[in-house]
Amino acid sequence: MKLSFRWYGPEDPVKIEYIRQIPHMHSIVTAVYDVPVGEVWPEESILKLKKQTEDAGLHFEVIESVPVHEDIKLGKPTRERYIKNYQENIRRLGKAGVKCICYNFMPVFDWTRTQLDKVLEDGSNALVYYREQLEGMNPLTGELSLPGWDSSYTKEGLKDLFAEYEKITEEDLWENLRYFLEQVIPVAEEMDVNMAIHPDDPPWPIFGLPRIITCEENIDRFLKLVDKKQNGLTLCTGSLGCTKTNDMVKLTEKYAAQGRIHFMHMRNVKILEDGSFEESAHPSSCGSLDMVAIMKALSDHDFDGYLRPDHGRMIWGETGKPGYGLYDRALGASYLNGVWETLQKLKG
Ligand code: DNO
Repeated sequence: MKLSFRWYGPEDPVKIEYIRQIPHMHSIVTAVYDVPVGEVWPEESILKLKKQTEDAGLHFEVIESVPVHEDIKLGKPTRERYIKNYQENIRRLGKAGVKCICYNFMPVFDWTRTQLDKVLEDGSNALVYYREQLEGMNPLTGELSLPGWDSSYTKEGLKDLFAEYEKITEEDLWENLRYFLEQVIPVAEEMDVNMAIHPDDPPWPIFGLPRIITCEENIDRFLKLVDKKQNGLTLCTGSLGCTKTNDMVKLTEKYAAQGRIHFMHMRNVKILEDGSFEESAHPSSCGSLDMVAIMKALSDHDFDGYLRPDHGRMIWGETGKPGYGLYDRALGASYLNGVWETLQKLKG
């Protein structure tokens, strides 16, 4: 298991030097953020990030994310250019030593929450998804913006995009994903890079937009679209695990055995009665997931991919990017280190 940590580059309020001080930290997870979605990342920008990472004593091997342009998801004729650019990004990143690229195939929006600063009982605050709040939200007003969302949409642009997705069924989205994978996986294979799709978060359709990377049946279908090791997963426990219908221990066990998990996002969530959920601290007792059993499934299969503590709460007065402060994620890393060490020792 290679412990890693997401870092948003020099603009991130969390300093890379601090990340290095977390015990057992292996690598930084980052991206080039100043290039519009779909364009080729300049080699200088990639090499600069690599240097910043290596100067801090960490490895530059994981990118999260190289975003997929909406024209690819929509299957528009213009996708050809964006797929070529995507292939070129894989080549450039592979050349710079990147081993794993995380991406997602969610229409329009990345991960979605309804409130970013819900004050919990202990005074910390966390990201939550309340069904009732979602019903009152209109994505077209542009009032909510999350760190994962492409902030370049104008209100008009969003409206047009929504109109285009009205014509797209789930089956179309599958077909467009297959078309994309058939062209990018061979390049990943050639460059020895593992592609790791992130599940949809939450794993159900929102705002009337289709979502497909949501459950075991669909992940099986995804893996078969191009049945190669390089066509793999970012298994995000908090995304898939925010519904009880996904058994995270079973899924981890299954896909680790198949060697298709390249990246783990470890996060705990508390599932509420009505299917809403709150992000919680990492230990099992704080949420609904059995984090130790998930780690054990990885350990049993000698998981040697990347793993990062995902979203933390905001604690100790820290402010910054929702979900991406230093303190609670560092506590999460320490907890995961402890669980992992115990599992390794028990294995003998
Ligand atoms: C949320 C993240 C996601 C993830 C993308 C991958 O915190 O895990 O935004 O980076 O879905 O493309």
